[in-house]
Amino acid sequence: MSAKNPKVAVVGATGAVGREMLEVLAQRQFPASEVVAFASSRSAGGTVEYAGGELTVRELKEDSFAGFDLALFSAGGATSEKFAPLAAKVGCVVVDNSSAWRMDPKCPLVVPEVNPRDLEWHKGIIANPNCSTIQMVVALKPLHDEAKIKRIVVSTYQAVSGTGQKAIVELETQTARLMNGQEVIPQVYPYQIAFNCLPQIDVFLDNGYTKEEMKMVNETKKILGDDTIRVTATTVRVPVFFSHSESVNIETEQKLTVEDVRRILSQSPGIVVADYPEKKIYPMPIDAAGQDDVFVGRIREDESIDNGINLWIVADNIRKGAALNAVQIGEELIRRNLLRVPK
Ligand code: NAP
Ligand code: 3JN
Repeated sequence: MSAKNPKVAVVGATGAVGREMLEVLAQRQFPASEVVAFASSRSAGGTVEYAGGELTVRELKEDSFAGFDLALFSAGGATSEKFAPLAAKVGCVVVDNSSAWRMDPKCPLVVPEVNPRDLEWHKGIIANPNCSTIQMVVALKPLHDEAKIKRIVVSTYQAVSGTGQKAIVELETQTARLMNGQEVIPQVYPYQIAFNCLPQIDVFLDNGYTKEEMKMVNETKKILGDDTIRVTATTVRVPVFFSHSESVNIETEQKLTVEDVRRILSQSPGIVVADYPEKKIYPMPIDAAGQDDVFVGRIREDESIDNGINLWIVADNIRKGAALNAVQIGEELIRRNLLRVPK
């Protein structure tokens, strides 16, 4: 092992995000000296696919991280809270997919296309933002740099894969049953998700917003490094398997035309502009699924205000929204020679 060829732990390797992490590591030929899969005792001893072969899953334990350089976590907040500090303590840098560390002022919250320099002040734990936040800030950062965004109004259309493997099965099962005239009993969501939309993602908070909505508000400000941006969000679960879609309205200090936005975004990393209304070309979740880029279309001036733009932003929530972003952070740490826990 070395900082250039790290020994990598994938924690939560049997889950929807963990499996995708293994796929992304292999596809991008991440320069790992070794990759080890961890999960709970429930799946220890089983196998997961990696690079055309299989890895035997190990049970995550308190002393699991000795000798590792990098750990990619996607096993939920409770696991991250307990195990990420243990990893960092023995010199293993953590990239954590849960919300456990995102708003901790000691932990950078990073999207490599947006704020890679925040990696410079990491102390061992780096947080990966929420999937809905990631795709939005990738698209908005270049516009913020050009024209300073004052306000963001976002509504999301989120795929069930954001809830994990069990929700994918729930949508499949409910769809098949309803098509056969059978009753459905919701198990993962409070209501039927097939042929329906649920304006609730995660729990409701005292202010009437859901936790997912407030994640978008708070994480966006931290990543863009600007507390003055006003953000409001409505997050909705829709019966789509993969890729989140977002209708985003921004108000900027300087005027941006539609042509400006198309030009700026098409020159920005990680973004594909798919905006040819005359040909009925716009981003859709079925096209974004399995892709790495953030797709932007339906770019229009908001004619109800002076400096407003409407955008439609779509990305694969499990890839750019979680696994890919985490692996890109790992790559960026290696590139910047930051894959070590500072003393
Ligand atoms: P999932 O399909 O349910 O997978 C959960 C994974 O965590 C499984 O590998 C599970 O292992 C493992 N796990 C659970 N408890 C554990 C424990 N005590 N010790 C070790 N491993 C444990 O969920 P998912 O969709 O992959 O999501 C996992 C987490 O990633 C979420 O809870 C969330 O924090 C984060 N996430 C983030 C985003 C984002 O927006 N960036 C999106 C989706 C998910 P077993 O097989 O042993 O149960
Ligand atoms: O619902 C979605 O589309 C994204 C879900 C993300 C998620 C699910 C369970 C727990 C998170 C997250 O990453 O914010 C968490 C968490 O709080 O860690």
